Amino acid sequence: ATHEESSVSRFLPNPKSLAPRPGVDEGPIHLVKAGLPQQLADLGWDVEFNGHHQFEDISASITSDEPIGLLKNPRRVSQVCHAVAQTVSGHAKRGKLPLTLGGDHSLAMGTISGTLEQYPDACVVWVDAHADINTPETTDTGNIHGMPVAFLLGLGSPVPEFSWIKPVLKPNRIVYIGLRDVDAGEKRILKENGIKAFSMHEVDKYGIGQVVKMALDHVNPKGDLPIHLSFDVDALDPTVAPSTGTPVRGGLTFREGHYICEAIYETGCLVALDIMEVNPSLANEEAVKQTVAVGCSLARSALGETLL
Ligand code: B3U
Ligand code: MN
Ligand code: MN
Repeated sequence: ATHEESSVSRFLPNPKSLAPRPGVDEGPIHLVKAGLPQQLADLGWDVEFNGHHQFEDISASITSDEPIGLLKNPRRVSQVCHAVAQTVSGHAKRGKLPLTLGGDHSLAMGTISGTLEQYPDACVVWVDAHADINTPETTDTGNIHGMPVAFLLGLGSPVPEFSWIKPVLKPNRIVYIGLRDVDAGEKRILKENGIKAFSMHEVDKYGIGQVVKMALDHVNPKGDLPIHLSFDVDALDPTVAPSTGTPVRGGLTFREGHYICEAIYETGCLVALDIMEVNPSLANEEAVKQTVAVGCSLARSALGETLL
């Protein structure tokens, strides 16, 4: 579909206990209140807003959620992500481009599962300070937001609670940009599976233009595959996006982050977008404002806002 014909569906999860720190659930609604729906409408999108999902029904149905091994809140995370997957795939089936505002990055288990259901040959560009590829065996923290990529690839021993996730993502169909805080076990997993990753070292060495080109050449060599962009705002430097759960210094500049979004829009292959980990509870008001504004402008760049 052309840009004007397409529609944006907005899906706003509120996975209250997905993150060990409170507040990330409030992130999405801040982007809406800041005017993102209208901003996207101004770009020519037919915006359909699905509301601020609170998942009260799921929360209410889970009376106890003891850890499974080290995994924290496993039932709640799994069920919320499953609901997200069904919503995203439903929108994708109707030819909509689902934009998911998060929220904990574990939600990408849902968004990417939803995308792959409609577009089995889709590739993933994962922009993040972290690889989020720990398995239940390698995790130190038990935080499921450090594991979504492993679940999507089917790595690690199966956890029955997550058996709804079809491990259909192939290691050569995901590429990382922005990494700088990767656990030893994760480095091993990346190597063993031949997963391409461009850390901040490569961004410094080659420049963002070349890195995005190499990343897309790897994951989408003929330029004909659908692209799911999963953007964790902690990929940006904390001076640019301070209000996030696990900031790591030495990140992408404002322009580097936006360049990635613009370049992916230019491919014409974008079918789904996540803007994740905006967490307004973690910083002062000015820092929240700044981070929310950056989240909105990343979304606009990925959805066709041009500088000229
Ligand atoms: N790799 C660590 C840290 C982490 C990953 N993602 C975030 N933090 N946001 C972990 O917990 O697995
Ligand atoms: Mn992440
Ligand atoms: Mn991260």
